[in-house]
Amino acid sequence: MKFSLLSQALCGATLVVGLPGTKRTVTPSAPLLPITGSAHNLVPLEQAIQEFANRPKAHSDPATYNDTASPEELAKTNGLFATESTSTAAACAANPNIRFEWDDYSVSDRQALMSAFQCLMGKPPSGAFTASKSRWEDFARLHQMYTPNVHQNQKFLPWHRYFVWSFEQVLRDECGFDRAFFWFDETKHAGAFSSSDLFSPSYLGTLGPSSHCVTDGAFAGLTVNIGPGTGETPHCLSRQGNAADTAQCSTSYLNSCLSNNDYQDFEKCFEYGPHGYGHNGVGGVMADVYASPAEPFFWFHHTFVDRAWRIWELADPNNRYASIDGTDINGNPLTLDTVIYMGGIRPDVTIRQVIDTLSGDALCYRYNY
Ligand SMILES: [Cu+2]
Repeated sequence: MKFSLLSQALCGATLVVGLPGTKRTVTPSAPLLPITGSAHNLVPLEQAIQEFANRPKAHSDPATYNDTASPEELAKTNGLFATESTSTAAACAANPNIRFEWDDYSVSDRQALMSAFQCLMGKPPSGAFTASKSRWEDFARLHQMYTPNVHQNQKFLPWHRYFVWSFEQVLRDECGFDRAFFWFDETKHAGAFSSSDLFSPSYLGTLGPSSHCVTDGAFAGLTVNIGPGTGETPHCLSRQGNAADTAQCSTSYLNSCLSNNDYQDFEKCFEYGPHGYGHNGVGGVMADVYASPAEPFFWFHHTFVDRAWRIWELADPNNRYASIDGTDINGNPLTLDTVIYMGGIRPDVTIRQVIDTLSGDALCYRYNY
């Protein structure tokens, strides 16, 4: 099953890409996201699983989780399940959190956001995640641990939706961030991420075309202690902009993914397509499939990814909130009861709780467009 998943993934990548595969040297060396269709760039699933299994165990080892366990069983074992529910759909609909596109986000909000990111980077780690040197890096470490579980299978979208939501809540709870959240409309900047003022000395710092450590902006000189890959070697926050890759984060590519009626087809199209190209197009740490949440841009990219799923869902909400298909890493069919693990950072939830961002169950937000 794992092999067939992998070959399906490769087929999908080849199908939707049809573009020159880019093979670049990234410094520091990190496994590239497997979206170009090039075998050079692919971390084989079996290898990723093996590497994962060989990792020292930190906190809850997701490899020991049973993805078929019922929510009730998990509730008994971790004491966390189902405590996330905070409001009703009606209450949520009356006052949802709105995520504003970067260009619609005020200078004051932008500056508060940069400060909140810096705050999280300056906070000590929870201690639950080995190798993490800050509360910020807890997220990179959690993502690194879960990488094989939540990529190259259809858990990708719900897991990352809840990952971003969890990050948002920690930013609010632990760094006092009290502004609206944000997203980045990559279709406006396809092929030209570096000319957005997001990548300027005022905010995330410059995105240059050659491999470089980030030396300007709010995160100049940042050291990343998670990764590269499955390792734990301190390295700089690096980037290597590639306009040909980010050109794939286009309206036409988005629309081609949205045209899929089946969730699994949509998920593959977007994960291997615009999602992967956005990662590799920023390069460096962002192209490190395991540790990329250490790069602040990760959160801008994954809100863009999440919004794409929401748009797909809104095209047919009666059906697309009511069911899900595809499989998890073990080949088990996803259902609305499939559990989304967050490693103790937030309560675990089910796909049912995150499939509608306005359900008011675990989540309550929408995008400003
Ligand atoms: Cu990821």
